[in-house]
Amino acid sequence: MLVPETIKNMKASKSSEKQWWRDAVTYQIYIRSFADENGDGIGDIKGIISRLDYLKELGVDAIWITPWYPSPQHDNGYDVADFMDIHHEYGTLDIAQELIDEVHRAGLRIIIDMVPNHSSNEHQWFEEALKSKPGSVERSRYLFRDGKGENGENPPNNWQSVFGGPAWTRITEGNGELGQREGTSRCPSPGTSWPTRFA
Ligand SMILES: [Ca+2]
Repeated sequence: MLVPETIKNMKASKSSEKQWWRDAVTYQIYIRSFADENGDGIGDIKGIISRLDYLKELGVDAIWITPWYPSPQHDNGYDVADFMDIHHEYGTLDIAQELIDEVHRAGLRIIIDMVPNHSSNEHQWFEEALKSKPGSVERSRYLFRDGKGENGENPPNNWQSVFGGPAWTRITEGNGELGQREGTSRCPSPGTSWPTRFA
């Protein structure tokens, strides 16, 4: 029979295992400049693998990889064009799996940078949103709004982009007419309507 104290200890143990990151030392790796294995001047995943002994020696508990997905690199890889693959300059999915296995073999943990709140304007979903009609599911994944004024000539509000200029861009609809405004707080990485569309 489990006495209350034992149950309490089990819960505490589970909780601390879940929250290992609270007191872990994590080494953030900006992949593009960390280590270049094939000598093309751009960091890559095999470069990280070649430095795992060094990272282990430093005494870190985990490594954190900045976004390594296919990207036009307008925003240092945070403008993700495909969340399901690896940027061609960094390696392949197989090489990424090799890194994950090697990290675990070294007794370390690995954190992958996931960026769900915006995507590249080259992401398939954004291209579909531009081609689709106002009010469609495809458009609802991003922040499209009607402009103000009789013909939508004014932006919906006065938001500014952190990249400079207004946050809103007026698009041309499929019929060739000026259409809705698209809100990009991180142009050219349009903000998604996460979490409402992804929950
Ligand atoms: Ca390289």
